[in-house]
Amino acid sequence: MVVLSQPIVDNLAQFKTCKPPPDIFTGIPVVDLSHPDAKARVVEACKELGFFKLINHGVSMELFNLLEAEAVKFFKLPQQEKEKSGPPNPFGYGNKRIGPNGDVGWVEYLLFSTTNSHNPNLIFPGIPQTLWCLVNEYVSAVRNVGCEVLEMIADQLQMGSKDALSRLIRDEKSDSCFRLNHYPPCPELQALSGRNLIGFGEHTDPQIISVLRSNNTSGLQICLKDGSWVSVPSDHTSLYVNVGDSLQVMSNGRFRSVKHRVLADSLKSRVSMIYFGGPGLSEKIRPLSSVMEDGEESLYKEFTWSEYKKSAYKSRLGDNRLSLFEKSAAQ
Ligand code: GA4
Repeated sequence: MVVLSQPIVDNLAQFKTCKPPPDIFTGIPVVDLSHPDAKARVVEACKELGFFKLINHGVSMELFNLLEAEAVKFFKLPQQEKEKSGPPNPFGYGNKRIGPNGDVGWVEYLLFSTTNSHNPNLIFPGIPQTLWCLVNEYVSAVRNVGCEVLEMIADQLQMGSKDALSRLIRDEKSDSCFRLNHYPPCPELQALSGRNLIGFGEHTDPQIISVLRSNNTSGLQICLKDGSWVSVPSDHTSLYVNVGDSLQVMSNGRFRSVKHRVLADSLKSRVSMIYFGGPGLSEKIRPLSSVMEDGEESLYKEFTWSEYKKSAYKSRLGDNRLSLFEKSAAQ
């Protein structure tokens, strides 16, 4: 038996591992969207961690469950059926390969663009109509949540107009995307002498804001300011929000684009759904004048979202993509 399982363990050698996660972290800020303090708490969390949990967000549990069930149904299809919607370029079905530059993870996924969402046939010939409709319904619900959060930030930071940030992802030219991830259980993990398998390697999100929901399987970890990794408790009723690189720039470094990763579980499947709210391709990404103190200089060279995205797709997942755009970086 031991001999038979050896090739599987060898196959796992291509995936990164890490030390077992520490105890579940209890310090994730929780923001109740219906509470009068919400704005201040959102801003505080964006500065401290770049990450928080949202409750009373208004997205129905029914929609969560319906989309999750359809996603599970899709990921259970025979491999060749799923591959009709792949390989991802960057949109479509992907299995273990992440991005175009050699990153791998113990994950399969569907990556959707949220623009041109009317014609699935070109990119997703294998996608069931029910799944397609639910993705569209879900995306518009979480986009609203993302906008609400960005409006709270604009209000709290006195940006002048409430929609200074939210207009970027509300815009019909907004270059946003949506991801359904499935991290299959990996029973062979137990043979890895207590190490953990990386499902999705450490990275920051390039966009403005990401809104995540998962089933009740943990695995997500975030990196704190001191460089330590902590596990985020799973909560299938809540949404988690993280600051992306673009919002870090727009706040001139006040907000933190949080580094995060996902570990695979040996016994349970993890299913997550993430909306990445990004600006239109020609939008300039630079600190908003309203957040700058008198005489404060931008920490970053000015760039458009299209330039940043191009550069991101040349990078490896774990690279510090913003470092190329820091003022101190070589020209
Ligand atoms: C990370 C955030 C989103 O999942 C994503 C990812 C994208 C992809 O999977 O195609 C990238 C990654 C993400 C950043 C660097 C590049 C691009 C894979 C990769 C190696 C959809 C995104 O927008 O950027």
